[in-house]
Amino acid sequence: MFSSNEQFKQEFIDRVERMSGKSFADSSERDQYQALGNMVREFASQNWISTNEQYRYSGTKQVYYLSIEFLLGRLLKHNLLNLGIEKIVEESFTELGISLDAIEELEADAALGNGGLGRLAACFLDSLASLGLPGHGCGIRYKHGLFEQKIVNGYQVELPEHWLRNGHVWEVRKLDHAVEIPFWGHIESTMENGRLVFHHVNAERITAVPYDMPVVGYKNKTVNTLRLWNAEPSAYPIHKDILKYKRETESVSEFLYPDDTHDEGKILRLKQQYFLVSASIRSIVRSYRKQHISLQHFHEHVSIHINDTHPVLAIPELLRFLIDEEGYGWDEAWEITTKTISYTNHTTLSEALERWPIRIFQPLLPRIYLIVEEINRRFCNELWERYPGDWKRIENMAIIANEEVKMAHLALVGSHSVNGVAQIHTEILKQREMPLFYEVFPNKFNNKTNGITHRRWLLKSNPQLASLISEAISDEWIAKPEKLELLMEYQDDSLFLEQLSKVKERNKHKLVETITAKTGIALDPTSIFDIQVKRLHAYKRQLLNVLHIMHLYNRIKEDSSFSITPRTFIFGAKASPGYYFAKKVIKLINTVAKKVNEDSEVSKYIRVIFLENYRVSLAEEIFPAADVSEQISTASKEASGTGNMKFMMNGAITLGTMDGANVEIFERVGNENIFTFGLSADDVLRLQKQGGYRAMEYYQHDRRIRKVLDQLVNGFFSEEQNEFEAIFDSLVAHNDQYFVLRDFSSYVDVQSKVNEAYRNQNEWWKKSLVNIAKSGHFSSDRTIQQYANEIWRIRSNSNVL
Ligand code: BZD
Repeated sequence: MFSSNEQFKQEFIDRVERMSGKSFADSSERDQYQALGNMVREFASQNWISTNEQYRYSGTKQVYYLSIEFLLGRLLKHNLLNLGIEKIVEESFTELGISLDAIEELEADAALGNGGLGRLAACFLDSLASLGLPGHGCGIRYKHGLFEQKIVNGYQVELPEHWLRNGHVWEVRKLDHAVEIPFWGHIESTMENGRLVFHHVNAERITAVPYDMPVVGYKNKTVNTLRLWNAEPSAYPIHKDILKYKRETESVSEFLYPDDTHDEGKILRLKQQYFLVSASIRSIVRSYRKQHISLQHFHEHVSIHINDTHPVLAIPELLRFLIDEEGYGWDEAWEITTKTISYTNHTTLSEALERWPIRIFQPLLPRIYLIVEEINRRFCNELWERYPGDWKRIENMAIIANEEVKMAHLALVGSHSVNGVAQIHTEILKQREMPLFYEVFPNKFNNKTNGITHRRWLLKSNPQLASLISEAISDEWIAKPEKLELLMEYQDDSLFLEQLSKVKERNKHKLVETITAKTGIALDPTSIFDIQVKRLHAYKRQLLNVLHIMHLYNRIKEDSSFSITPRTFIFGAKASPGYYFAKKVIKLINTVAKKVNEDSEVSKYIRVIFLENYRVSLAEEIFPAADVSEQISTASKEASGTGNMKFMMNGAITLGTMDGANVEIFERVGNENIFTFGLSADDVLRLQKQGGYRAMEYYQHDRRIRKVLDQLVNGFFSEEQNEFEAIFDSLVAHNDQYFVLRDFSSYVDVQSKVNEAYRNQNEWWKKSLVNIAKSGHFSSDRTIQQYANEIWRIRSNSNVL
């Protein structure tokens, strides 16, 4: 059906009419979207079936990537591109007078994630399939994804998101693969044939129904699977209030939890975690069984990866399965389990490490708790052998301590590989955050620097840049992104640099149109587009960015001879609904934006935009239009960052601290092609040990800081005098934990260097080119190949390719 435009058009028109019950002329864009989506999924199904058969019959080792989040965004164009049919569809639509862009807009973003961690999982799925690797995702089919953000009077307001409102064309419900997950109740044990057997009595059962989505590889006939579990009632217990039971059951897959490090202890969250893990392991084992190989060899054929600690109960669940359901002894089950499971850590912030109070854990998951207790007992015994009498150390390393289960400790003990997500992050884990574990398990620790899929973040979202690159160095870079390095040859080609600048200009125009349509604010596409888009967190320091803008405002007002290249500061950020400080920063950005944009003297030079509802589909318009990429976290706090890589790949220059993957970007592009500033991670960690620095002195001695901070509380930017008091206090009264004032001066200096650098256009576009050329290393294909070779030990199935 995709072999010629004519054939496609005929099939498409028929399909629209059959599905909508309307004549094609009367059909709506939504009818057309549904029909196209259906056709594409059906087309992908042929390869989906053959990929599955290949995997099954070849007995090839498979990896399952367990993640509580998959931040997929839209799939239509992505699938068209990967299936190699985008041209035929685009041309046919033009002939039919249909805009593919308009049709794409009808697809809701699948926002089943908060930020970096969830988006990484989505990029990994694309790379696994595109490399022809047997790797599948397992997650939760949240009815409501990440909230929709509205800005009302400068404040963030959250609205529930409803991506499934019009159904989702890419999913297939697989009721016959449903499994039952027990919660609550209690454990009884009996002796059977000289063996202790455990029975889970009076459990409440929830049915997990899988919805499968095809994960299409780039033009290679591989189609892997993303399996998302939906929570549904089981056979109704008669003694219960049925409606209440239904509500409670369905609540398990109702909402994505917002990334909030302060909302510990919610039973529902732990329920979600076990629901995901138990359903996934049951289904993995079921499909393994079809190969008729003994479970003794499980780890030779299956690898299970846990994305952060959220799915860490995979460890006790696999043990439970092997011991209780398959009759394995502890030692053998332990060996199979640890050899199967590997773990990625995404943060060094200790407040973000998951811990569950026993009083919640034990009653909800009684059998799993017993198993975790046994893991802990055995681990503590081993520690005692190694460090006799060192109670303090053993207490610090225990999995259960102070009435809590420490999920990161469970992950470290129960897996064979623990990786950080950038070199500096892995070093901090080894040397500072988990040194005791590093001493005991030095070989488990390894680094896998994050990556992004260049297919979505360059080929799909920036087609003009992609074409320009292909014209110069051929399209080999699509299969081998490291080939982007060939662009280095064009550093002194002024015509090429000119074309590069033109592409950026067109992308900026496009973003301006989107922004103006939404906000009514006119922007200057010739100004420098300086962009910070990411979740709102104190450590990411959007506050430093806005304080600098306030300072620029003051300079322009104070000194009539002060002049800079016009700059447009763009922000996009969602704050966790319960994160008071983060929400105040959003209000501050919007307040400053209003003051700046409405002042004709200032808005000649600078404008400030806060983009509402930052999400994957909007990000795809933003990255191609950026000149400056703000990556200004307090050094040591951002594990990696991945937005930094998306900006770089689209030719923006990083303005950043030596943190996370910025360090590796620096190493690749060299000092001349990045703007760095601020304290190093070592400085921050050392100062932190000494109890911080004296923020008050910076307030007292730097008049630029004093002026800006006073404006936070003297009503200058807000009629409401105490509106920003909490921000003022976080900096001065609470001694600025994130070193904002400490790095302020250095940030102002580097910003003025950016201004200078932009004046020399030829040099600027050269920097931009070097960034694109060096970005191939940050493709998630490289990352995934490293996971495949060094952790999972899986190979691409050459028959599939
Ligand atoms: O993971 C992020 C890190 O902060 C980034 O530095 C890193 O680049 C990415 C990918 O490795 N972490 C998150 O995004 N974390 C969450 O979203 C999250 C979600 C639920 C609970 C806790 C954290």
